[in-house]
Amino acid sequence: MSLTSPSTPELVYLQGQPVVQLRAPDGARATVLLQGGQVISWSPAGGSERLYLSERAVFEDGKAVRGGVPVIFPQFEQRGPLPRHGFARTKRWKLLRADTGRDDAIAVLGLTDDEATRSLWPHAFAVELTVAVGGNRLDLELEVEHRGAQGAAPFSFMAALHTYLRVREVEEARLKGLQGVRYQDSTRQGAEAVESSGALAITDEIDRIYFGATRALLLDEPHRALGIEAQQFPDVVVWNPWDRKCAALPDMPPLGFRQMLCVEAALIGEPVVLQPGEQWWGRQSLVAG
Ligand code: TA6
Repeated sequence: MSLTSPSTPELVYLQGQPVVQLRAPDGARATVLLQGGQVISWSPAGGSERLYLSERAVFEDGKAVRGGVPVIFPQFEQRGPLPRHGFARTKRWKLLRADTGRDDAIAVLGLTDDEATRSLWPHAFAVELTVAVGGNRLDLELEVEHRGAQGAAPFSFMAALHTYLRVREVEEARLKGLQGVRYQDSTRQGAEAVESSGALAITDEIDRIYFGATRALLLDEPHRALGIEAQQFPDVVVWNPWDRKCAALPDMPPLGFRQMLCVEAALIGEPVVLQPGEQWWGRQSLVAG
């Protein structure tokens, strides 16, 4: 990636789009795109890139970026009347704060309702994403606040951190921690099943929503591992498009599916309802091993 011309101490431009570059004193790094409020790169201290970003990703206002951690809000997929996966991933967020501390570097990005969001979803809201990077961790916290006046209608939402993890070769990886969890299989018209494997191998297209997956997960590769923890995101989505669907995605290289696996912290099965003034938060943490 080539970065050019800083316009403020925190913001630089990547393919014409403003990004925040976080660097902790120990060398851990993350890059966050204001478009979508999307983390697009993370390397732990002394380690290599852990997120997948498609080399064909399109960096344009209003377009979802293929890779990193898209923020899905307030709707998952087409489970409602809004655009697919909601509107947060296609909006330009604001940088609210960026700090470097002793142990980490933090950025807080925010998105609030505007005319365009209200025309789709008639609610006053504030969403904040806090990105903290340091040591072997990346912590992502999503907060949602109902900003309506007293007496305004409550709103209900779904959300996800649609994390694209980078793997050396997806068939070598094993995802551990989902055994016994009920899932819906989107590749089989939403058929339900219970996960029987303690070490899930990805050898074909996978698109599953696991409900109530409360254990920490481990993505094991022959040469490294990654812990994936979530708080207040009860569901987990596991997605890999495999060859045929990947070839149909214009913003993915044909073999890109081999280097990625989405393991998403999600809130889908039981949407949260907020009254005016109420807040919700959820967190996904990635821990490099
Ligand atoms: O989260 C899984 C999923 O909904 C899959 O069905 C898959 O198509 C993927 O997200 C990507 O969706 P997108 O709209 O970004 O192409």
